[in-house]
Amino acid sequence: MQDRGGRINRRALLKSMGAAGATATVITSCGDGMSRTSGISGAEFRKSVRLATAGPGGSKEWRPGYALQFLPPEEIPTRGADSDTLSSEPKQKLLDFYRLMATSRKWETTMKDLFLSGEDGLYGSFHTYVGEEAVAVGVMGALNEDDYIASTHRGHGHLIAKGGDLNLMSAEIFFKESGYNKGYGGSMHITDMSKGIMGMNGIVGASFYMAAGAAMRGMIRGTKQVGVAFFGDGAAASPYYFSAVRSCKNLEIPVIFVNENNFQYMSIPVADTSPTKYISDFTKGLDLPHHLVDGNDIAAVYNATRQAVEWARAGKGPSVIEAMTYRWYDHSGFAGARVAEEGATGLPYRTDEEVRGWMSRDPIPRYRRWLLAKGIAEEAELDSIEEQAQRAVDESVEFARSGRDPQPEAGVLHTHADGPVLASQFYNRKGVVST
Ligand SMILES: Cc1ncc(C[n+]2csc(CCOP(=O)(O)OP(=O)(O)O)c2C)c(N)n1
Repeated sequence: MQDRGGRINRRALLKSMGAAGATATVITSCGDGMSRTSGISGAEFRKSVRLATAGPGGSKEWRPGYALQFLPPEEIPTRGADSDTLSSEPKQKLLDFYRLMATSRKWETTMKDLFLSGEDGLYGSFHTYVGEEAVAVGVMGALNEDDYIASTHRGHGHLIAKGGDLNLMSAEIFFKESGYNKGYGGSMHITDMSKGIMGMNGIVGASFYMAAGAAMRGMIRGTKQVGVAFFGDGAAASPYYFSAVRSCKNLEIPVIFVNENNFQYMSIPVADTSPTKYISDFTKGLDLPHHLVDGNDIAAVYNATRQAVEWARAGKGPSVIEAMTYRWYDHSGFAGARVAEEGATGLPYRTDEEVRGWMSRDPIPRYRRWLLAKGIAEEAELDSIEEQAQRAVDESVEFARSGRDPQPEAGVLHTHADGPVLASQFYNRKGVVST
């Protein structure tokens, strides 16, 4: 794989991965568990990361355990502006935040266990949001129901926090007709326009202009709706990011750019893709509000979003929020996991110490302790919310199991304007069914 000078041989590398050509392919392949699929590890892996990110942004700062230096405190501060803002909200709203975070965690954890057990034959991409729940719930808590969000490939938490239906989500993961996309989309295409959810999205960086378009529509109609673009640290490396923020600033479009900086662009550390320590530094010259927050502190996320929403509804245009957080599991799927085991550790592109450090700042128990310390809730109330959340998740799995597989004619029914006619012609010709 290396030449005599110790440099990675790009052709050999691509060949070993069954790919050919572009750097983009290298980036993708690097990301999706290169070490698992190609057996590359250690120094070689490191060099291949360098290869993928060669360019002006390639920082030399990354060291194993890089994300440790950003660890937030163990407890959410019970004093200060963020804490005061959150604690002034009605108790029911604060308990709802807890329910949504717990539901998101339990839904994904349950799905993880089902994927791993093989019991229901689940397959396909599944990018977990576990560890990042405070961002989704904190942001959504400051929005109105008719505000728009454009999500990412890692968006289950966004959907749940914006009111997505668990039954329809589960059925979609099971590829059932009763799912959100009638079983034709899977995890990364779940959309619910009735809730302002413009969809999860497999195209990294697609959220910028989707949110801008939706927000512009609201601006033209004078509805004061805002559009939120969620995106990762990797997506921020796309040229469209700067361009989108700049355009929104120029036109004062009410978009909130929410960067979920989890330090990992697949398996490429953020220090390799970002020339600055913080993603929010990229756009500082554009003269718009930037909020750099502890993304595992729901109070901080909520307060920042409230300010950004106020700014947007006042007609002042976009804001950027950078929420520092951490994803627990592998980029997609559960490398290294065994049934009932986590599968978060032992990955070559991060250290177990940093994983455990961030896990110990788990946003859900942190928020629980904050609620208790502020005297807002009792242990028993929170236990009961957790139980209800698990029940709802279990029911959604039962709902999914009881669904029907999509019928072949749905392939044209839901993809062509003339779907019903085409389906009926097709089936009449085949003599199978008539619709
Ligand atoms: C336009 C495009 N390029 C590449 C990919 C492959 N890809 C899928 S997820 C991903 C990493 C995204 O990283 P980041 O934006 O940091 O989000 P995270 O996974 O950390 O949540 C990449 C490169 C893609 N889906 N779309």
